[in-house]
Amino acid sequence: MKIDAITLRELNMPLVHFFETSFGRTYARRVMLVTVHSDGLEGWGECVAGEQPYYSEEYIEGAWDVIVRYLAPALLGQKIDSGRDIPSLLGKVRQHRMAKAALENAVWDAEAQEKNVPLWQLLGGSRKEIACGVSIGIQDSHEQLLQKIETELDAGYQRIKVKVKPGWDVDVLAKIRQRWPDILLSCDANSAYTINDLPHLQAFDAFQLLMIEQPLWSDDFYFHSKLQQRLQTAICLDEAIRSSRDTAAALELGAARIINIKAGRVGGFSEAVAVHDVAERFNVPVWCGGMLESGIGRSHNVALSTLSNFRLPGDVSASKRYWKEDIIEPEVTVSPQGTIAVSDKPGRAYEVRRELIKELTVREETLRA
Ligand code: OSB
Ligand code: MG
Repeated sequence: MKIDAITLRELNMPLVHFFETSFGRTYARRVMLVTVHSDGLEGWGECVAGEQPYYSEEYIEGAWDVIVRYLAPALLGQKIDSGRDIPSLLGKVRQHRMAKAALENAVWDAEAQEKNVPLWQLLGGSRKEIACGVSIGIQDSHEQLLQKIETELDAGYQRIKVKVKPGWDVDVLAKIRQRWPDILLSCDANSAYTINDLPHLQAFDAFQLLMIEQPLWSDDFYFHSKLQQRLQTAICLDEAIRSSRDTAAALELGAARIINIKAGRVGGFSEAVAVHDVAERFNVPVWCGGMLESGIGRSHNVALSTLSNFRLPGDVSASKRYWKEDIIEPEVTVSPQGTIAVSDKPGRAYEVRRELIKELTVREETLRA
């Protein structure tokens, strides 16, 4: 496959409902899409960088810039066999994993079309359906949160994850558990606590949580391992895991018992599969995280979730929870049993809605060899 051109697009997509984490509230996504043009094929990828550098240091303006100046020029005109060839071509640029992932995943997307196989199969997956959970943000009131949880449980979702931060944690979890003693429940702090909060975090043990996600600093394993020794609840790392090497280090240290995988956070599908494989060797389950993706990233998350060690319900949920209209056809839908059926169609199996993408695009740039 020769990489002939790369198109970048920014879409403005308002969320159906705002999404609030410990680092802030989002009302609309500035969705960045990458199209890799190769031998008449179009591979699509989504850059999951945030509007601000709060979840990680990456943000959409920076990702756009580094792709235009450094990453796209390293790929344009290159002849490659596979998405697997991309990390080494981009290796000179340090970090910028979400920007790299958008490009690499677009190449995998094209490769699956070229080889006429489902993307999930190309990635090494085997599951025919994936288990879905939901991530529910911080709300204006406890009542609003309980209402949302009820809606999602009624829809069939298998696991509820709520965002927590100091002041929105123990009381909230207690109310949820009181109302639903037996549901699979976890929480995600997005690094809102420090090791000085140990006694406070120990109070979370009363709620039989499936996990507490990224309680401490986004770059830390050491204090998470200290914390894990003193908690009954399993720690899951999200932000802190940027590579398979991080995964090995964190698991050897005992810093987590569960790993959240986001292809964007680790630099693309190749590294995501490597993280998956390391965790599997440690007999540590993984699940697929989400970054409020449009249909492109969402369909890629579905494909990744078919690998064998994705043993826990992920944050991959229905398009309609986020978007009035998604940019793929069909949309991602979830069954009343809380599963997404995996298609046997070649490629990503969800068509791109070009007209809608055109309508939503606020910025576009094409780079050629
Ligand atoms: O920590 O998993 C996270 C969204 C944006 C940034 C970070 C996170 C999230 C989510 C949403 O939890 C998951 C989803 O896409 O539904
Ligand atoms: Mg998280």
